[in-house]
Amino acid sequence: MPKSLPIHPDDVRKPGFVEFDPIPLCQYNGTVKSELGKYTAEALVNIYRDMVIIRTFELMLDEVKKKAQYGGIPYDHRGPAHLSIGQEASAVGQAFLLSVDDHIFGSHRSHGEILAKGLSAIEKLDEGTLEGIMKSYLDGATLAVVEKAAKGTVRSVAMDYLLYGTLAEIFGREAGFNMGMGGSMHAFFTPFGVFPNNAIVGGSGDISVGAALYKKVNHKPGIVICNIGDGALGCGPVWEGLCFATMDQFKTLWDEAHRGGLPYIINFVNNFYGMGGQPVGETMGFNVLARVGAGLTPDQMHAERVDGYNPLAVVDAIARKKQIIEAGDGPVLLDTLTYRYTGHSPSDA
Ligand SMILES: Cc1ncc(C[n+]2csc(CCOP(=O)(O)OP(=O)(O)O)c2C)c(N)n1
Ligand SMILES: [Mg+2]
Repeated sequence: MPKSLPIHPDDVRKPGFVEFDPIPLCQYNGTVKSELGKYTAEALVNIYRDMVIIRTFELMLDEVKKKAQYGGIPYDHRGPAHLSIGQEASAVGQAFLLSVDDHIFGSHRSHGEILAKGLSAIEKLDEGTLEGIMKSYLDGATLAVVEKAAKGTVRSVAMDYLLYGTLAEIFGREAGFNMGMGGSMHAFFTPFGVFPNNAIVGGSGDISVGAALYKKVNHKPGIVICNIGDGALGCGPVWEGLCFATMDQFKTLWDEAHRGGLPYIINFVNNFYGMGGQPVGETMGFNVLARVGAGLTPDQMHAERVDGYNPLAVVDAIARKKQIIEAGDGPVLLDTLTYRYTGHSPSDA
C-alpha cells in the first residue's frame, strides 16, 4: 500500500462544479400480476403470511404490555417492546432474497426484522439443516420447550421454534435465543444470519461495518445489512461507520485479491419519527434521507428511496443492490419508507 498519494495542483485547483446525479425515489412500478413470472404463487402468499405473522406477534406484545394478558393468559412483561406495527413489508421484502450468509444488524425496533429473516431462512434451508440447528443451538434448550407442543413438519416446527425463541428472549426467559440475557433490544440468532439488534441508537451503524469488513478481509460469502432508524442518522457512530465504509482505499489501494467496495447496505428504516421528534421538518435538514448518499461518494452510495410499504419494491431493490455489491461497487445506502402506527413504545400514547 503506498504511503503517499500525489496531489496535483493543476488538477485540484481547476475551476468547475461538483455534479450530482438524480437520486431515484420510489421508482418501482411492478404489480403482483407483472411479477408473476419472477415469483411462484406460493412465494407471494408467503410474503403476505410473514407480514401477518409479524403483525400478530407484535399485536400480542402490545396487548401483553398494555393489559398484562393475551388470549386470557395473564402475563406481566416488565421489559421493553418497541413495536414495528406498520413496518412489516419493509422487513419481509428485505429478507426475501437473503440467505443465512447475509447478516443483518438492527436497532431497538427489530423484532419484525428478526422474524422476517428467520422465516426466510426456514423457507430456504433443507429440513436436515434446520433440524441440526434446532438440536445443537444452546444444546437444544429452546427446542426442548417447543417440542412439547409443536407438531407437524420440520419446517412448521422451525417456525414455532423461531417465534418461541424470539418471544422467550424478549421476555428474558432462559429458553430464549440468548438465554434471556439480550431481551427485546439485543436479540439475535446467528444460525439464520440474524445478528444483534441494539438499544444504543446508532450503535449498529459502526458495528455492522466491522462485520462487513470481516467478510471482505476473509472472503466470506454474503452481504451485511444494517437496519437503522432515520433518527439514528443524527448519531455519531453512524457517521463514523459511513465514513469507514466508504473509504477510497478499498477500491484504490487494497491488494487485487481484496480490492472493491465493502459488501454493505446501510438501510435506514425511515418511519419519520425519532421518538417524539420528526427528522424531516424538525430535527434534521436532509428533507429526503436518500440525499445523504450524494455527500459521501461520487457514486452517491447508489442511494435510493424505496417504498417500504410494498414488499415487492423492497425485494426488487435488494436484488439490484446485491448485484452492485457483487460487482465490487458497494457500499449502498437505502432510504426505505415506512411508518409506525403505534407509539414509540406501548407506554407512549
Ligand atoms: C444513544 C441513544 N440516545 C438516545 C436513546 C433514546 N432513544 C431510544 S429510541 C430513540 C429514537 C430513535 O429513532 P430512530 O432511529 O428513527 O428509530 P425508531 O424509533 O423510529 O425506530 C431514542 C432517541 C438511545 N436509546 N440511545
Ligand atoms: Mg425513526
